[in-house]
Amino acid sequence: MGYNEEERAFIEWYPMGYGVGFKVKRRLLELQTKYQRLELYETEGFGKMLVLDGTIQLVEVGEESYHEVLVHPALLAHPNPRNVLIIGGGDGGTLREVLRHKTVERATMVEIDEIVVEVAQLYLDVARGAFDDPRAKVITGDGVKYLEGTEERFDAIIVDSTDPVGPAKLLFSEDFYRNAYAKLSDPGVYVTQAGSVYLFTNELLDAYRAMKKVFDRVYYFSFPVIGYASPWSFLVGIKGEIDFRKVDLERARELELYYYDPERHETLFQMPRYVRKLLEGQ
Ligand code: AG3
Repeated sequence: MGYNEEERAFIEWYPMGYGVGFKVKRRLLELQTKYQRLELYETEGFGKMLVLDGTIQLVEVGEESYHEVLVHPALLAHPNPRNVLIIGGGDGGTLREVLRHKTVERATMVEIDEIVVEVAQLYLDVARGAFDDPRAKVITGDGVKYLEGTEERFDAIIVDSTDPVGPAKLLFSEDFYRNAYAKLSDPGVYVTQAGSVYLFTNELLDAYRAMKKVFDRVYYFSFPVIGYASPWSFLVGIKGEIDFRKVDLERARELELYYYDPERHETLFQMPRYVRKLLEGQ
């Protein structure tokens, strides 16, 4: 489990004995924060790797395969995203991608664990200045409580959490979705990562069903993410008149993306047939 010093490898074990592993040169950090166990490694081929409670959050080389896909489809489907809320995302990768949109005037990130933000600032080449952007506001706090208490309305709410099992489970509950829906502007878009398609299928189904009770329309999509047991799933909830099957290609062109291909947006909706059948309730 985890780091094997002799093998110089780190393996994350998913359910059913499915593993994702990286060869590592050394462990740089191992500490217990108030909320979780944090490890940082120097990998052989993928830069530094951040691990929380034994689960791989990102490798520097290829993290865009997650952050681009979490952020841009949702923001490019919205006609004019100006005020954006990020829940989680302590490494700053999601904030960085949000701030690439010229329409964005304000991006608030609410991360529960300030140690993750500090470690990211000290060690990781991920935020790339995002934390210092005048449009960014970083708050240390519980995203669930923040959303309950805020008077603000957001054009987009992006949840960049750990897995839908364990401490982040609340972020996948119907109550939380109701709260998010209430705090969205009209039109508004909600997007969350939703776990491994193959290994957390039940969690994906549960989250999808709960979102369907709350949002006007719900979409699912998937993408191969470097470092995770892929394909990885994402869920989108809409308030008002947004068609998530279409994105603004003109705004997309200015972003010069590496992984997500807005000109082939429809390929995001590919799902293994049995998962699609399950999602569609057949
Ligand atoms: N947040 C999603 C992490 C999920 C990974 N799960 C796993 N490895 N079992 C990523 C944080 C990057 N901003």
